[in-house]
Amino acid sequence: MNPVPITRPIVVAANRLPVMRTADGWAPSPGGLVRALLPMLRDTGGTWVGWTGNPDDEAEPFVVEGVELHPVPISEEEIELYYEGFSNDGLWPLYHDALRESTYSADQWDAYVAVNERFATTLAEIAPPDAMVWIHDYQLQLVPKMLRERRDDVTIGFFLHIPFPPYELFSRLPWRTEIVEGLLGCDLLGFQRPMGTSNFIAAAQQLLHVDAHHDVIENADHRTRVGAFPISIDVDDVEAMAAGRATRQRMSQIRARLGDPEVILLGVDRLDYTKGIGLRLKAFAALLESGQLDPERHVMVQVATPTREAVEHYQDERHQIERLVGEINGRYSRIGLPVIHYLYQSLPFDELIALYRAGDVMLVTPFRDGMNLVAKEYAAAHIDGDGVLVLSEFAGAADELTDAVLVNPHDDEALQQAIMTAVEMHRHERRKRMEGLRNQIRKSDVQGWADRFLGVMDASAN
Ligand code: ADQ
Repeated sequence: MNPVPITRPIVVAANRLPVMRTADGWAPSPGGLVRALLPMLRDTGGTWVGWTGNPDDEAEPFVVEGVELHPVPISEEEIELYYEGFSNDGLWPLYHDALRESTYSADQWDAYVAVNERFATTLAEIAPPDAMVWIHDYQLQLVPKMLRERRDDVTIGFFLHIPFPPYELFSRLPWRTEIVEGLLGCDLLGFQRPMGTSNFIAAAQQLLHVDAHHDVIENADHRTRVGAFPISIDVDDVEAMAAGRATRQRMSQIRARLGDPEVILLGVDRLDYTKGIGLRLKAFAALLESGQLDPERHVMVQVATPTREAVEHYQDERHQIERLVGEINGRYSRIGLPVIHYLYQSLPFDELIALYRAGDVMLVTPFRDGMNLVAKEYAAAHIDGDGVLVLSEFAGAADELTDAVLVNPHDDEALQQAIMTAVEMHRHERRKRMEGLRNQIRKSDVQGWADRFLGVMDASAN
């Protein structure tokens, strides 16, 4: 990988700091994004600004792996209103076109503004002169404008990890204009897919009558460059872990524990209603019912990571999925051999990689997803060159991973068909497609993504 060309100090802002608590203090959280960004921050003398995850945490700045982390306190009430309320119960379904009755409230919005102000004030205080400030995700969309008003020397970038919806949907939001104005405080505004970029430009034109030329939006003397920057994974790391002896042994053990079935179908998702877990289980059940799949030969593993457990829609989704798993297992399992193995757990990354390797068919079927890193991790882990990925057209990853079996998960027959295509696919075809997937993923890993974003940001300074 090329060395990072950026020498200006980089400051990252995200809702959460990139650390988790361990027995002896703090350790970096797992995940490619953190691994890609921390060394850059260390090398440029940068800082990461975010919440520790504990309510009312007034912790002083601290250093992890040579990087200064600057906590922003968030109160118990703000967690409920800004985080669980406006961000996760308001923006999240809207941006994922998970339509339902709107429950926006001014209290939630006020908390969102207040927390965004706190981030902007902190950034304005600590960013070194001429720094590059890179803000992440939907919880902080007002920060770019608020920061620009306080500091005009810094370059501001923003990356949205989730989709940006079409204007017809976005315009439901009572504070749609404020959000677009907030984001237009950036020098560079990045989305996962070209569709997110065009949706945002349309919203800015409708609401603020801005001029947009190609990838530049002009709004009252300020220019914002916009574009797609599809995020990726740490490919070398996944490949190395997949190749390890411990992973191979664990993979064989997993297959044996599942009763050495002919085909293992795998799902790995945060337990989120956008991930399409329920429809996937129903499609699996329908194929068992019609006899196209056979519980003696075909077994499914569904890992569902606990997430946002305080939000009611997530509790409902969990109950629905667990009832479905129970129904399907009750009908098709045999003593000692469930047809669906369901884990409501967060797993260590090496266990996840062993599961990916054991999975013959990976089912990634979200109704809408910014990118979906699980799809990329699965292909990167299949160093044996085998395995089939069934991938929703509505995941950002579908733009790049065209060698997957692409499917519209809203169409139950198409979903069943896609599963059967994957299960029955001839070995030559499987290998050809997996080679295509792996070549594609190797072309762009998370380090390349971060380098590209920061390079364009550097060149976009107003
Ligand atoms: P997420 O919605 O969280 O991310 P995703 O991209 O699939 O979705 O990332 C999930 C990550 O969690 C993967 O790296 C995976 O390895 C890990 N993971 C999943 N289940 C796990 C488990 N049980 N135990 C441990 N780890 C687990 C948001 C957007 C996505 C976008 C990413 C990055 O919603 O669309 O791809 O940000 O931009």
